[in-house]
Amino acid sequence: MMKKTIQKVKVCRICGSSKLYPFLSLGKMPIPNGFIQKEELNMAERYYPLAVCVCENCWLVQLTHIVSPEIMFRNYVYIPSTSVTMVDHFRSMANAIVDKYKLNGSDLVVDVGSNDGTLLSFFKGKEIKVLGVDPSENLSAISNLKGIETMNNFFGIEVAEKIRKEKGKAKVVTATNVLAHIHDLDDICKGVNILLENEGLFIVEFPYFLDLIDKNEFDSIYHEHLSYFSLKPLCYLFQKYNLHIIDIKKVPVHGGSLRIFVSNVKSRYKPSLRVKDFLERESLRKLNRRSTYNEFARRVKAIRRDLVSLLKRLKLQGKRIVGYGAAAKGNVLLNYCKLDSHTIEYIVDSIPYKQGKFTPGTHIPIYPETRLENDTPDYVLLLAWNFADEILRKQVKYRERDGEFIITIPYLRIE
Ligand code: DWN
Repeated sequence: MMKKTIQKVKVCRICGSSKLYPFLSLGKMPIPNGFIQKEELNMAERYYPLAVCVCENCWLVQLTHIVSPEIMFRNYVYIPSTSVTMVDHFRSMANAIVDKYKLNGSDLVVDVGSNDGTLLSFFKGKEIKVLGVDPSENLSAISNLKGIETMNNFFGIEVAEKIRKEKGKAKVVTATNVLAHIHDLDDICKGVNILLENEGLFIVEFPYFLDLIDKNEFDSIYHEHLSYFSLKPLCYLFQKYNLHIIDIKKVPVHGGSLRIFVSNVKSRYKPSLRVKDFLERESLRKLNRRSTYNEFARRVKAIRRDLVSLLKRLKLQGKRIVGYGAAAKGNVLLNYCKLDSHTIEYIVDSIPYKQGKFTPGTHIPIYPETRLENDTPDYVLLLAWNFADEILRKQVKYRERDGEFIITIPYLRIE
């Protein structure tokens, strides 16, 4: 466990190389889910450096500094079940895994970073044995209350041994939007090897770095995401533990993600041709060149310049602008572009925990979405762009009153 609240990354977490090339800094800012109460507005907030580098040995993109996971994850506000998109996504993920690997009632599925138990609830609905592991006290309590047994802890060797002793080995271990949050990936792989059956599957889903740079999703760079995965560095990691990627599925969530299926090299599973195709696509994208990263950094600075000048112009015209979705990524955008309540009057958000609070660093008030039923600001800056379809469907009435959305990803537009 990290003793200090922040530590500088000196070597690559996958290959140990010290050849780390820094290519983009978003400045110093508070942690992206560090929402504050009204009475805390005049209190000092902790600011941490937010910058990325790439390892020039295994080509893992990673943050230059790590903020203690105790600060970020013990009390957590990311709850996927608040979005129809994510509930549908997890339902179809569970159904696909059960069908593809013929899971049955004697199989155990363990979800690492199980959050509020949404994914596991769909396995449990098919009479499959489930167990969640999550460090956040608030989410583990919710999950247990829902009847999804959840261990309140960080997954690793110790927890894996405890589960194997008490529950036996797992047929499937899932990890969605969590591997990127973990510094000690060796501990995770060792834990998976302890827990997984010989013919078991480790199924990992994460935002894909190729989507991040191709769609300029720079606001997905934040303190919770320590790594930004492409396949090459992950292959390097897994081969250290006799694991290999046997299949890959591209999924649209969170701006474009990969779902990879990993098994022990001694299992009956052999890598599908899709693995080779994806690796070839990555080498064509020249992820092993500094120029690729410098180009991305240049585009990010251009997006900030264009967005800030658009908002300035609209404000000079006397227009009113609010935000939609108090997302972690939204807080990165707001802090990077230095947008506070003088530009963004307020933000609406569906998560009760966030309503009534203020955004970290920029101190913009957060209200329930219903505020847009009685108020018609000229523009809404869509901060949760990964839910654009769901949100624009929800806000037909606002748009019928001539309200317009400003969307920044994959390119700046008004619709
Ligand atoms: O990795 C992570 C990603 C997967 O999710 C976590 N570390 C943190 C989290 O990032 P985020 O906060 O950017 O997540 P969301 O779920 O993309 O944030 C969406 C925000 O938008 C939420 O606060 C809920 C809100 N929302 C809303 O107000 N109305 C969402 C929908 C769908 C809506 O209709």
